[in-house]
Amino acid sequence: MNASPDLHAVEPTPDPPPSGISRRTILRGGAALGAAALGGAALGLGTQGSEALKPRVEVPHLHGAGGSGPVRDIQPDGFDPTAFATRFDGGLVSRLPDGRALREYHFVAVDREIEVAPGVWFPAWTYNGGVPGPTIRCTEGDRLRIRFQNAGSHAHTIHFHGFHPANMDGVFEVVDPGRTFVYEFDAEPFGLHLYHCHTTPLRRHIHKGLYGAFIVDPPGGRSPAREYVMVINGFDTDFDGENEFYAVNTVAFHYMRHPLRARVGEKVRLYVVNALEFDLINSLHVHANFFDVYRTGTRLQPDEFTDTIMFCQGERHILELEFHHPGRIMFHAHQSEFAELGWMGFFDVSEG
Ligand SMILES: [Cu+2]
Repeated sequence: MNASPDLHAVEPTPDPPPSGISRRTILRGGAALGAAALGGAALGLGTQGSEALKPRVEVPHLHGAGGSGPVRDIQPDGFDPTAFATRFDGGLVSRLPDGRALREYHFVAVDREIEVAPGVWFPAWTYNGGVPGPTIRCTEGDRLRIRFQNAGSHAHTIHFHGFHPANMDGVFEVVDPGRTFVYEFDAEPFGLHLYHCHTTPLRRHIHKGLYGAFIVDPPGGRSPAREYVMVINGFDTDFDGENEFYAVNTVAFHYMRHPLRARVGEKVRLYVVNALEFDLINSLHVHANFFDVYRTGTRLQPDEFTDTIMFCQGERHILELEFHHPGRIMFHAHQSEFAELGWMGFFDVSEG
């Protein structure tokens, strides 16, 4: 906690609502579409959507079972969830005198408008310009040095989950705009962790986009697999304390348009981090398959074999699965409302 421990304090709205979209109008307009999508049809954000959506939201279509017409995707130069899912940042690597790896990172907090659904922009606070921030990847025992420069308009920090000294915790050393702070600690324990800003009001600082995945591999690594990072998140685009859009890796419905690829018989490993604010519980369900759950990724033996896993705020798990059949396999939050508001996607599974 910071000096002001009241996380529920009402923050003066820092930015004007960027659109007239409310969760209620989207749900009202998109419910039929969402239900159809859960049944396997393709969807957009709903040309059938309410009038309230029309003035400001350019409504996309999807090609597919029920879709036709032009496909409006996110801006080509914008954040690409497909690239993000497989991008692991090992930092600038050198050797310490004792032979261990030193991994150096440069993180810059910047305010930036990001596109969270086609045509829907959100005034984010970012690490290095993207939401989520870079996926840090290292091995247990490595030394991490993260130089954090705050080029944003508000005070921020980076709070890493994992072991580290109290003065590296990103709680008390608030970094004001224009200032720099260097975090340095050893990466442990192995597992799937996260980092996020820890400045109050906390939920607002996290929700604005200051979070990312932090993967610490066990010594010797994990078995070979096709790996994807999934940071499940949401956006309160009208600042009423409720999310209007939900997603995997920021862009609503992205993996409906751009399915994640896999092959029958290969091992797929998902690093799933729940960065959602305002909603207490999130979940992931994979259709037509079951997966091994490694809770927080801190043990090498699976804890559970299931097809649906729940995530509290800040919770994360490594999931491993092997597809038995080719085809389009849906995954989504099992909170149907979240799915209808963007948190769904496909695996495109080809013959091995
Ligand atoms: Cu912050």
